[in-house]
Amino acid sequence: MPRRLWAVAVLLLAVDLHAQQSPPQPLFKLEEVMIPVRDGVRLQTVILTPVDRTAPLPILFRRTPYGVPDEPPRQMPASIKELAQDGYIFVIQNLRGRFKSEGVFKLTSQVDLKDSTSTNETTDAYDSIDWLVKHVPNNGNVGMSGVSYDGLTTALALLHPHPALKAMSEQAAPVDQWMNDDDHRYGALRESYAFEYAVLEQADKFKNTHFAFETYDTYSWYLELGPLSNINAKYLHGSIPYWNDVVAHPDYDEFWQKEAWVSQLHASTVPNLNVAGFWDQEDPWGPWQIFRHAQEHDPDNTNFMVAGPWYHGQWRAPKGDSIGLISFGGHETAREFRETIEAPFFRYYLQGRGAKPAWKATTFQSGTNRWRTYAVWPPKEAKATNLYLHADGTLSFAAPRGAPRAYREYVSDPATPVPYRQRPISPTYPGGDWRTWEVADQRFVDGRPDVLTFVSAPLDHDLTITGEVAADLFAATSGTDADFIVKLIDVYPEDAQPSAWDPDAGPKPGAFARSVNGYQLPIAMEVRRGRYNTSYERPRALAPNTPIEWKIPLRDRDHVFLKGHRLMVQVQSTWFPLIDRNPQTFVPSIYQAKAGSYVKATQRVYCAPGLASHIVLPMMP
Ligand code: PG9
Repeated sequence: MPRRLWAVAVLLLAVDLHAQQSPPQPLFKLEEVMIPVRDGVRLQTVILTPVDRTAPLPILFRRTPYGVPDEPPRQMPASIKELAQDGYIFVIQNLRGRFKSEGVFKLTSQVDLKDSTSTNETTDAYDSIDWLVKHVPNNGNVGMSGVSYDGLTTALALLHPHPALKAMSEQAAPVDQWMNDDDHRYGALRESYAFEYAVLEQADKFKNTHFAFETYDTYSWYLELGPLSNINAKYLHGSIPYWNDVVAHPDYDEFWQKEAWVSQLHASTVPNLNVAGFWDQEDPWGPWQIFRHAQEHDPDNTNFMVAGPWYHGQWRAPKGDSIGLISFGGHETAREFRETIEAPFFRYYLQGRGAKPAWKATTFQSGTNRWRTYAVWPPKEAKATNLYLHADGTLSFAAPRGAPRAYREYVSDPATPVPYRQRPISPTYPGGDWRTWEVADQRFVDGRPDVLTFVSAPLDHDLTITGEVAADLFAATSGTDADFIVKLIDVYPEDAQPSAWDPDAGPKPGAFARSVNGYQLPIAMEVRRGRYNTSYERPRALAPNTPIEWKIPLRDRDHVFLKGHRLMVQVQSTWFPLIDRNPQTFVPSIYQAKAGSYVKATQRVYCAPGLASHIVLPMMP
């Protein structure tokens, strides 16, 4: 090669190597500002402006307790890729009292609109938007969006929205931490979550703190802890304000009623895409409540609902093609949601392009694995149909006709509670199996002497349930307080999946358990605590050995039990350490119960005429 060509080749190689070695150019310019709000507190806020911006863009605003980035992303995060293609200024703000934001973080949803001197997440959002539209060049349109706590701060803006707030998408926002969502279920404390989360957010202003368990299996840690009062006595010593509030307010008193911010929402005040996961292990309920409250007055049809087969926030994952062992028939549900629902929604309201959603609700229906749209939710065709529990352990649509007081019973012992997922149980944060436990194969408890199982015959046709599911148990306890947990399960046939192994050599290690053959997939699960059966505000002791009705809502669903599958119901009285142990003796506050109050009890589930325990299924024709 002539010398000159060599020189050119070497130069080109050097340029190429340089291109490979030097990091990609930032996609956004990052600017950090301290935004002042009405009481003079300044909130740490990061503004990410696309470097290739040519015209004024809308702002997409997220408010979080978890920290803001300190440098711009060098690659487009999958979670916002589809949105970013339309061009947005992304603004992320730390809530008051978190990280460099001034003020005190209260871990609260309370908003008192009548008190004009108070500040809260609604006023902080309003003031911040006001500052942003005046100080950041923009097209006049602001959107808000976020998952979970960031969804809560989004949704709270609905109570007094700034005029520039033109659209929002609250995603998995909690609405009432005593009734459902993260911390309780109808007053039953979600012990591991409420405790570990309070530590996560309130142990240190400048970070997210993971509680240091002394045992590998947190099931053992919580059991060895003994009565719940030991959390403060032995570990926290009153240092975590939210935990102190939880144990000071066992019942649905004024404190929790004020936390239930959604009771103030009675109209669609801002176009809102509510997003929920059917297997959301934290906030599966809130989005449906926000949707329903906004539906009370939605003359312009700006309130929408999307739900899919997701764990908490999974719709922001790169693909969302499966959850645990359950795959979605080749669909990348998370990407498809962002590309075909979320991005077009914000494009219409913030960029003024495209069309408004032509549906009220969209779901990704599990079982059939397809997207469905509904003009109303729940669909009018869905007919509430009873599925009865029978004393011989079967399930059927025929009501029991046998013995007048037929029942099945088990002994529930708080000393050996049923684990809510397979042991060893990893801490809630970080990582581990917390995210996917709601789809775990329930064979790990099936057959325990303290778990009742009822199962149907294999279905001879597909059975679709779309809408609200509920359990209606007739049950008694020999104690004076009790919990009942009900699970509705889809049992896969033994040949649901072809054997992926050589018949002679057998399965490779682990492969057998990775098959879905005979899998018991939970579709809906919930707990009720007996002391709150007649009143949430004033708990009452149960009369021993007296059957009463236990109504257990199992939330909104869209699932098809396929032909050949069977329906299963499991009933148990402990679910540990997800739910704190009920002493099974009535005490004024379980959070002050002494070790001696925790006793065994015999629980009876009735399957008889007049006491016909059943599941209410919203069956589609
Ligand atoms: N589930 C979390 C949470 C939200 C709101 C209040 C308390 C906890 C979260 O993931 O942000």
